Amino acid sequence: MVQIIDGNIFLKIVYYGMAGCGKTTILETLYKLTKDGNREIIPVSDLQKIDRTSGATLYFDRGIFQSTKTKKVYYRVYTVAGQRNLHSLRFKVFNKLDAETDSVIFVIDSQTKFFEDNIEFLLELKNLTNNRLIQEIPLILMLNKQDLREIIDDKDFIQILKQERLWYDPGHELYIWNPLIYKTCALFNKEKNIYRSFYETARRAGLYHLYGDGRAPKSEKSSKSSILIH
Ligand SMILES: Nc1nc2c(ncn2[C@@H]2O[C@H](COP(=O)(O)OP(=O)(O)OP(=O)(O)O)[C@@H](O)[C@H]2O)c(=O)[nH]1
Ligand SMILES: [Mg+2]
Repeated sequence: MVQIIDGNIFLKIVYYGMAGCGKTTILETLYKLTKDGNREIIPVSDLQKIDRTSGATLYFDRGIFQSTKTKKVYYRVYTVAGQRNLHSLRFKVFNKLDAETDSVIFVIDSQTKFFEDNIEFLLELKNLTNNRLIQEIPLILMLNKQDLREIIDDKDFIQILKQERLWYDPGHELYIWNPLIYKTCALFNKEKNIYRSFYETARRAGLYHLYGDGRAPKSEKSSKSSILIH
């Protein structure tokens, strides 16, 4: 839930997804891409990581970023720990640390062998948010690890979104808020769509807050507006 502290707006964004899908790598790459200060979002502190020696996240990673256009807008960005048994930690990171989450990026490990595992995590996220995804919490998807072979097609995942009522047909008032699906690679030297996917998630967080009072705004005009955040 958006927090306003000393006139500054804090929005919370979470990367969610199964173990090893690339959440920590994505946040590290986002940090490296933005730290030279040439984009509309910059990091304002070092990344904080709580992990095992294996590199798997033990609790969470966190970075704080700032909009350079509207300097009073900050993003608290978290990744959750994807190990199956860490469910209650994910719940805590999502709902309790700092504030409730304003916008979520669901990261998919695109390797076909993980198709079912990704769905399991999507359902977990849906439960965790009490079916508030899209209606109150913007949802963006990353099909990560596009550099590998034997990967899931985005159409297959859209089918799952439809089944789970996370995808609206044309004509529905939430149609314009259907999740965007980015094909990504998180490895820094082959990086693809890491900044763009984050930017859109941050933009939607701002729109829901400013035009929808915490819900998906009704008009299409507001979805296209760019006057506020960046
Ligand atoms: N080939 C390839 N490997 C990736 C990509 N993104 C991440 N990886 C690798 O996948 C492994 C797991 O990445 P992490 O970023 O630790 O995954 P995570 O989602 O944070 O995992 P947990 O913290 O356990 O939930 C690492 O070896 C990464 O280098 C990608 O886009 N392509
Ligand atoms: Mg991690």
